[in-house]
Parts: sequence; C-alpha cells; structure tokens
Amino acid sequence: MYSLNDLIKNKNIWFKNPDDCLYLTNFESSNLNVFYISGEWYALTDDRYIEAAKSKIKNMKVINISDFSFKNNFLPKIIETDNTLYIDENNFTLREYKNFKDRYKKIKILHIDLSNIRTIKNDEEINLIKKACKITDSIFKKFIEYVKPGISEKKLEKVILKLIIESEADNISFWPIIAAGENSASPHWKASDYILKKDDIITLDFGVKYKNYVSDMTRTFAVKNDVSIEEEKIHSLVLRGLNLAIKNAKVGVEIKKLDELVRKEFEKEGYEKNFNHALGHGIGINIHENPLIYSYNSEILKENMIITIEPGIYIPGKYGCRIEQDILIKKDKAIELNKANKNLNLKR
Ligand SMILES: [Mn+2]
Repeated sequence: MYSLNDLIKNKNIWFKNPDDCLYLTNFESSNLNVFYISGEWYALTDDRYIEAAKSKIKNMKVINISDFSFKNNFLPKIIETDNTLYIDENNFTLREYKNFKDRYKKIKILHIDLSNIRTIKNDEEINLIKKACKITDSIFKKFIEYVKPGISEKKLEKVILKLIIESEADNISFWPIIAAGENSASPHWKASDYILKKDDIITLDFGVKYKNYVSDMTRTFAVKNDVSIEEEKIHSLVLRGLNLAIKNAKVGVEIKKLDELVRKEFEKEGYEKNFNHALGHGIGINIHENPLIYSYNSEILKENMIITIEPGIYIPGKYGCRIEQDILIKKDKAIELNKANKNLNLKR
C-alpha cells in the first residue's frame, strides 16, 4: 500500500518512526510522535520544541507532552469512538507495548505496515533530491582535484567533509567512504592512513542532505590514469551493468529483474561472485528507504520512486569498483539525477 490516505482511512494510528514524523510534519525534533485519531492529526513534542512546533506545524493539533497527565490525556478519546490503535510493529518495542498496556487497558493494539508511506515521492521531494544531487556533482568536481599520489585516504576524507560543509548542503547523508588501492575491494571501507599510489584506483561513495533529503553517489576512478587491464575491464563491466539496469528501470518493471540483469551481465565475464551486495535502495529522508533493489523483491517499480543503482565488483586482496547513480522512475524511462563524470580516467 503506497497511498497514505487509503492506508489511514477509518483507522486510529500512532506514527512512531522519526523519519515518518518528519515527513508528516516537516518539523525536525528529537522527540516527536504523530497520531491520527478519529480523523484528526496530532503532533506530540515536549517543552524544548513546543514553541517552534506550534509555529511550524500548521496541519495538526500540537500537544505538549511535558504537561501530559493520565487524567488529562487525549488518548482516551479513542475509547469514546473505537478502541483500536494501529502501530507498525517494527517501530514499537516490547517494553513500550507493556507500558502502553499498563496505562490503557481497554485499547487494543494492531499492526499496520507503514513501511511504504514515503516510497513514492511528491514534486517537492523530487526537487529537493534533485538539488541534493546537483550539489553532490559540484562537490565531486572539486574533490577530484585533490586526488593525487602521496595523499592519504584520511586526508581525502577531511577534504570531502570540508567541501560538503562549504557547499549549500545542510549535512552529510552518511559518513563518506573513501577506499584506495586494495582497500577498494571492501564495499564499506573506513578511510585509513593508506597513502595513494600512482597506479591505484579509488572509490568515493558519498552524499549530502539538503532540506532533509539526501543524495547518494559512488564513483571509482584512477588516481593517475595508470591502472591495470583488469581494473579497466571491471570498471567497464560495472558501468555496463549500471547502464543496463537504468535502461530497464521504468514503471511496471519487477524490481528483482534489474538485479538479475546486472548479475547475468557480470556472469558472462565470470564476475558474478564478486558482486556481493544489493543492487540499490530507495532514498529520501533516509539514506536507505524502500524499495530495496535486490533479487528477492518482486514488487513493481512505480512512478516517482527514487532509487539508487549501485553495482560493484570486488576482488579481495586486489581492488574493487562500484558506480552508483540516483534515478527517478517515470512511465517509460528512468531519469538519472547525478551528472558527475563516471569515467575511469578523469581529465584533470
Ligand atoms: Mn547507496
């Protein structure tokens, strides 16, 4: 189920996931809960945020939980109408459940799957993600000037963080991955003191957050245009896999088909065992959202999903290559949101 309106119809719902609460209110807070009770929206926060919440959340009743008392509580309203409250069990701990049952003995709790309420993006969200991707492209262009033999991964990590801080972005979307030489064989490498050599390959995986929405992009390129035949081979194969998936990504396509296509392409050259992670994932408020793009997902691509496609080939002890694009799913095609150079040898 992708439509929030259809999902909440005639139900009382407690939204607990912080990303969902941010999505529903457009208000950032470390303590925010959203309720939909008898057709009315409520946002609950505490003294620290209440004034800001009241001025920013226009479409809901804003309630200060610092003056919450069991007597003076809006939840018993549920009992007046319908004594059922729906919660996504993935966002509700056993302890919270026990506490809730102690307080509200008559309220019945049922599970509702809220995992897809943010999967289809609206125009405003699409524009924010496009902007995040644009900022990412321009940071990449500046970053590659610093990539030279003799510099360490850690130094480059500082460079990318500094470029992000100096950009229009509000934050990083996740801690950047910088992996050179044989470290590039680890998909999620943490930057080390390793010093780049002139015949190394380097992988940079990073993204930025712009007004709560993220980008996620990976490039693998030669430190000094001096790499081996096999590195050239895996780079062009990964790029071929990426383009094949993007070409086939459009409304109505089964998600697992994209993953299959790429793995079959890698199999032709004997590298299918060297692609050891999912092909991609949705992005939005969170860096990893639904849908997950992998071989077990038989869901269908829908218009205005935004997903990453990030095939990779990793050869332990030698090197690895991953290239990642963020794409917007449309009726007859996918639109690539990142424009940064994907070549192995960058002119710089
Ligand atoms: Mn990614």
